[in-house]
Amino acid sequence: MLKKEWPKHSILAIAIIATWLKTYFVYKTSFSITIDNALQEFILFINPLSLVLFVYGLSLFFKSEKGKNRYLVTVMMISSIILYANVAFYRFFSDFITLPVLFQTENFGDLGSSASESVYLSDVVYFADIIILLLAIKFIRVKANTVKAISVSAQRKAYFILSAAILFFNLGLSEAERPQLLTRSFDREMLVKNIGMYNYHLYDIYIQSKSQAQRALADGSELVEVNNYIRANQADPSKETFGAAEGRNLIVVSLESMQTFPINNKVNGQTITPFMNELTKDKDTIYFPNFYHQTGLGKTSDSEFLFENSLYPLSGGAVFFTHSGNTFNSLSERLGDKGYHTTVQHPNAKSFWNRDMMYESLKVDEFLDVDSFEIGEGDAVNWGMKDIPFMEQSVEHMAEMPQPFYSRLITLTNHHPFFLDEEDQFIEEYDSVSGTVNRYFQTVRYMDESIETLFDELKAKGLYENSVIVMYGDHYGISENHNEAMQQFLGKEITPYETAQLQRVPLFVHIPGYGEGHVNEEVGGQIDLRPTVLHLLGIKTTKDMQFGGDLFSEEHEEFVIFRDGRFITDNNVYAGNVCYDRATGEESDPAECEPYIDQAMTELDYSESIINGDLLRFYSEEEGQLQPNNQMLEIE
Ligand code: GP9
Ligand code: MN
Repeated sequence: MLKKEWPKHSILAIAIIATWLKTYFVYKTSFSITIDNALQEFILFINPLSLVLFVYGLSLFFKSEKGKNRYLVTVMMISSIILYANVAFYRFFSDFITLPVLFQTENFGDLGSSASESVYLSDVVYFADIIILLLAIKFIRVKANTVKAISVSAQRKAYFILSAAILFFNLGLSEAERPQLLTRSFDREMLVKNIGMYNYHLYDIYIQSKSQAQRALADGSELVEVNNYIRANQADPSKETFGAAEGRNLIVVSLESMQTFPINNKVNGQTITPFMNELTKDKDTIYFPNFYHQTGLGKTSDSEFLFENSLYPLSGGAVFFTHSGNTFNSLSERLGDKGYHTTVQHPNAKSFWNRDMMYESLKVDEFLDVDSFEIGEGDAVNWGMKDIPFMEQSVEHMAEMPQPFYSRLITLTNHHPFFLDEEDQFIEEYDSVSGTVNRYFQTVRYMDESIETLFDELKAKGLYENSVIVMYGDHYGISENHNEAMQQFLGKEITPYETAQLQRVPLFVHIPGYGEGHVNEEVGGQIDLRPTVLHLLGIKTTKDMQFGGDLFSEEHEEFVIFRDGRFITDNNVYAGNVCYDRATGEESDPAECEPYIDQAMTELDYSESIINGDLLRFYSEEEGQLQPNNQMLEIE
């Protein structure tokens, strides 16, 4: 026993410091968390502190020393187990634990066995703080309580104010480093990096229980009304295009941040998209210049969600994160049922946007993530692998796939902040107040080259003739923060009308040998992609719960609803609560937009209720029936 008496709260202080430093040590040694700058390192360092201070600090409410110590050992044990479980999980899955994986064991059948294989004897170091605490309890004698009850409570108050202050300091730094971290919640690594492992789990529990509660309260009868709406607005496929690409491989390219305005346009007198410009006039391509993205906070992942499901993404948060355990009737699942091998290729960490989890629910057979690509010297820039080598390697992957296959390629180079190596800059920068806009043209040009590479490689590998290639912009690249530069480039004022029109992204449907290519002026959006593509492949969608319509159908309704309630019709653009004439941008009679305002809200609400209630689990699209009571839904 040590003779000396230690200050009263020594054991608590030791416990806090031990867990804090251990957690940081584990971050650095057991996970590969990318750190780009000193601020990120600092955030990582302090992020375990706020919750540890709070939870361990609750021991201050225990009267006896014994009770205090027991409590500390227990909570330290729990935090160590949480941290260690993540370490073991990470060894196998290179990802952090999220609640749904604990419940989706059927998707991760080998979870139990693989997790136990990732456990080693030397792992006791992950419990080092407990050993330190136990030693401290055994050998340290703390001073008896001498302060008055009243100042004890004042001290406690000060302590918890301090822990709250640290939490807000941490959140403030994270927000500066990653705007909208919590609302967009794009990546588990990002969350752990910023708010810390322990806070991340609390946040995860909050998100998951919120959606579980809504799910538990839902029942299939809610679908009756939604179904009536969908059937009343459904468009039958056009006879000419239905099955025009039947039996072919489907290659889909998500064009990162690609907007329509650079197409058939010039910067500094130089063509920005020579290859795509050719496609707009190509005999085998149908090009849609009046096509809009409909994404929300989930950006790329929202566009994927729209494409696969023809449902709207959520108004708050990324549906890829919040509802990855839902039942969907995705395009992948449908094609899988028709004998397609379904894949997504994207050279980024698989947990980004929670893709690894969501793709299980979307029934994607194979996700070729960053580990499936060889990223050699000079092959990466900005967010990761450059699009040109990506295209080359993704075609090599396709050459290995059983046919027919569906492969969706998600590009990356044309992403904010639009950095490029000098050798990849094929045109000059633009000259405006915005570096972002200036560089954007160069990365768009690079993307254009990468698409040409894709076409060349497909031809070289003999995959071209028997495929259909669908390419669309995922969302805007230039936000409203750059209006001044955009005003200069476009030579006109950026009104709410122009902002809405700038949400146009290109859509190309390229069918080798088709011969009837044209520019199709139809107003449409990403919600329409699923039916359009399935119909081209000769697959009916008559009983599907989808909000979009076949863009080739004579019955397709020109009505594109943005996630925030703005909308576009044949005649109007409704933005900033003003009804504009679509052709001229002049204000028009509000009565022209009036009927659509409610319809837009209704449609968004219906879609949201499907997602929040996980309603598709009650629906069989083969039968057009509600499960399990087989109540027929009215199908026209
Ligand atoms: C990340 C890529 C980009 O994998 O899809 O995501 P974004 O920031 O565009 O949503
Ligand atoms: Mn994107």
